[in-house]
Amino acid sequence: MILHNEIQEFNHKNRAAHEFHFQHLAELLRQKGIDIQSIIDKIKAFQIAIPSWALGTGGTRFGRFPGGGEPRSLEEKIEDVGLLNQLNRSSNSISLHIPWDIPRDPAALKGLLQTHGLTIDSVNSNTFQDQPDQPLSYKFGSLCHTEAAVRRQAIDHNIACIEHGKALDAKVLTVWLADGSNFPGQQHFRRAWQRTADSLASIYQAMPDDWTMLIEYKPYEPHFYSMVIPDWGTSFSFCQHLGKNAQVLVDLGHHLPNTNIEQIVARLLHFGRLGGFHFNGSMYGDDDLTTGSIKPYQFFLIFNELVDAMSDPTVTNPPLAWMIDASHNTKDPLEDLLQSVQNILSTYAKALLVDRTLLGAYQENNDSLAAEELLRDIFATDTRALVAEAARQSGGAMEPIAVYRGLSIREKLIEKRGRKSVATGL
Ligand code: PSV
Ligand code: MN
Repeated sequence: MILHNEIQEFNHKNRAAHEFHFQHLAELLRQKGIDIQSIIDKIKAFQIAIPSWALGTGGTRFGRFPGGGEPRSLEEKIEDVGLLNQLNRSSNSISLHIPWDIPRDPAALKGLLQTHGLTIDSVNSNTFQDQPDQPLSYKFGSLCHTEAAVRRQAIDHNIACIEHGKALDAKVLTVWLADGSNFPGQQHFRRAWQRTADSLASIYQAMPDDWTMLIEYKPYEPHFYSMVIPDWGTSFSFCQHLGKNAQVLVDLGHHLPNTNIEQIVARLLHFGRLGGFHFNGSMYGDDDLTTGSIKPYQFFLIFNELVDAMSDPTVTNPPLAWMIDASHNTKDPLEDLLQSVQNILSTYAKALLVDRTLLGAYQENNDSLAAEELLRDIFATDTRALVAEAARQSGGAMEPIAVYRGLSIREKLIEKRGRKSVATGL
């Protein structure tokens, strides 16, 4: 763990430069009548779960190039997330992927989580890979499978995930299915939907009343002709079939190029069915790049819809589960996660600055130019000083990556865990 003093020393060194940027921005915002501290408080409250499967270097089907010092156990993954949270004060929970990270000793893990000020946010099931001890194969699907015994095995796995989650006080089960087909005619679409719906219902019934099931969609991969849940409409149809505790999860990388994701987000919020987010960046498809690295304007427009709904009392959508879902092929995973969180927070901060009354008036008057310019003006506003100030006020680092590098954390992790340690995950 990093010493609190070490972070404060870095903050102290950068304080003058920070004040210069912050006071400039503060004055600009004051002139617009914006209450800066209320914005900072919202940034401070925004917490993004870190995936247990993304603390090591990811790879592609062609290769993997680990950078060393990767966590060798769930305990070390918790330590890594604790470290991230110490730096940015915005990553206080973990999403667990089962069976990559099975909690063997829940009582001890709960103690460790508490020491680091962390919680378990969600448990994610995995019926997209066959495990060595698994009797039946998911080669031709899991919850949609033609054979009842395979469906039962997949249902039981999801119920086991719920049990693991209960032991660690989680309240969310995330289901992503790789089920689909590669060739026309291979799968009967309607029967596949119905079998999936029935399987999901069995899992839903086993879930405690205060839990949420998040249903994730993805248009292609691993199957290239059809996926059983390719789009938000299909996720939505399953949620409607199941009940109020089932919600759609939007993974930013799970859309075909040029999809209007912000409109999908707005629709789901309007229906009260947006349950969670998997943040990442995407150029072509499910690239799992750093959040905000490829299409920052679209990312801002998505946050604009989120904040619009969050600040509208007529919207009844429950609070969302915010998570990162990324893979790091070339960057240090911890640096990439810190960078993603910074991008998420600075984009959220921008969306908080939008004058919604004015934008609403432009929209009602059909003044397309003024509405667009209002958004572009905010998008061009550099909000990084607000994020730095939020971190400073919370006891975190104003520049988390600089502190991480300055304290040679990766080198220390390599020293402790070895150059060849490989984390479970993607
Ligand atoms: C699938 O591509 C996905 O987005 C799902 O969320 C999985 O659980 C995750 O990636 C890890 O493979
Ligand atoms: Mn995902």
